[in-house]
Amino acid sequence: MILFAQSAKNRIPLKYGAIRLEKRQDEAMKRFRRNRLGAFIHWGLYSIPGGEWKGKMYMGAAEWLKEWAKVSSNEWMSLMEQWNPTDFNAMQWAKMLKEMGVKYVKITTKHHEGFCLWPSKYTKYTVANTPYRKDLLGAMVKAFNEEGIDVHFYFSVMDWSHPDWRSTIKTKEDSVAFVRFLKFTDNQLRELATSYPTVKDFWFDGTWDSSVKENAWWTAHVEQMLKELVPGVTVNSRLRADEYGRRHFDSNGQLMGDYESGYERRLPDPVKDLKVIRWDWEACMTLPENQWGYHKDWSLSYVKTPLEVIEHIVHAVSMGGNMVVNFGPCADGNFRNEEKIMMESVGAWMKKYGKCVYGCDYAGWQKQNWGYYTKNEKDIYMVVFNVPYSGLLLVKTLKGVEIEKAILLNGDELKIIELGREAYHVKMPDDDPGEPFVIKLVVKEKKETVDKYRDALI
Ligand code: JFZ
Repeated sequence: MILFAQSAKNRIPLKYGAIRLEKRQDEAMKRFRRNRLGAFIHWGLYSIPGGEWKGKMYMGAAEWLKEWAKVSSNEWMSLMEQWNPTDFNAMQWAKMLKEMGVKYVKITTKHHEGFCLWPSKYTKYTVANTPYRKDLLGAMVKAFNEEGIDVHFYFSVMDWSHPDWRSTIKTKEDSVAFVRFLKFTDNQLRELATSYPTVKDFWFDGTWDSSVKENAWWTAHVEQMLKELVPGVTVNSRLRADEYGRRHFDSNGQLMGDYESGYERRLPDPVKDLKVIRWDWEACMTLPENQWGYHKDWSLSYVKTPLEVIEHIVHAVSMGGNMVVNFGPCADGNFRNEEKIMMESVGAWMKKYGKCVYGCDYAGWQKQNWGYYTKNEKDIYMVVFNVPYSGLLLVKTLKGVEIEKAILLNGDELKIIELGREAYHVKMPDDDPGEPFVIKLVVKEKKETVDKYRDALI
């Protein structure tokens, strides 16, 4: 249960709680927010076995295979001898992702297994010690930035390869080892921040164990350290814990970090969960039910359609959030066909209708079953996913708000029928676009309006 903003006098003093009570409004944060659509890339040694170990197929998440098959770290790390993505072409990846319309990419610099896509000098488990040798992360940062795509770093604190990692601290020795582990992690983070200074965001993972929760000071320290090293950098809420072991939200119910990152493979309900508009948030989704890294066999999983992915993107933006779509490239550096088709299909739609996504936000109007509203400054966008049999799209505006025009993005005007009491019908175009489409509403405010609907819900 999340506690909500309490009045100042009920707030308990916290040393490692939220460092601010409102959304960040600086340029870097605005850019993060405007970007709205991102891609996730899960790529590591787990991409080699792709869910299969010694002839047995494990249907759990492929990037967790080491756990499922109980493989020792030594044996797992011998996969490094096979790491040679000869088909990898950073520029080609950047172009494909740009075509998809993503404005940023979150890259797994190091996942739970501990293998680093950059030549870290603090461990031997890096790309530098594989047949491939070259810095993959550096190549991606360069190519993505050249295409105008922001780079975000995924970083798992939990590191199965490190002898000092502990999930619980039971003995004096554990606590000494864990202090060394936190130092090692600081070193790697400082290395990432200084070697790739164009990084825009750190997205932490693997921070749920009691060892990390009991070291809340360290989570606050990392946030501060990165912000000093990289001006404007954003950090997700999953990094953080307060001194009572509360994660994401502190003991006063305030968000820690810059944006909430708990919406994973699920989204806030458009009616019941409107509280999320108080903070920045970013959701991420897999294409199959739960595979982030490359898995050879998607046959036992439902795989989402481009239409569903587009709806997830719009759903997130309609509630003031970002959406990140995950890809798990193959070990040779190619994307599987399903992923290429997804990139192309989403890209084709974004090219036509991306105006209702980039730079857009929660509109504050009552959701209707035909789809979602988004808003950019004064413009309201209707993103229509379901066309009612009547061909009439019901719109209820806020008190004092009048609709002057309803226009398709090609400029065609649609008929508006006023129903009274801030309600209208917008008539479907004669030719049904046959895909989710966008109507821009030009509105006039009669007087200062208050967001009553929103106030009533949250
Ligand atoms: C984590 C990882 O374990 C997983 O492999 C993947 O990298 C994903 C992006 O992050 O998995 C999680 C972490 C947190 C939640 C769900 C899956 N959560 O808070 O619901």
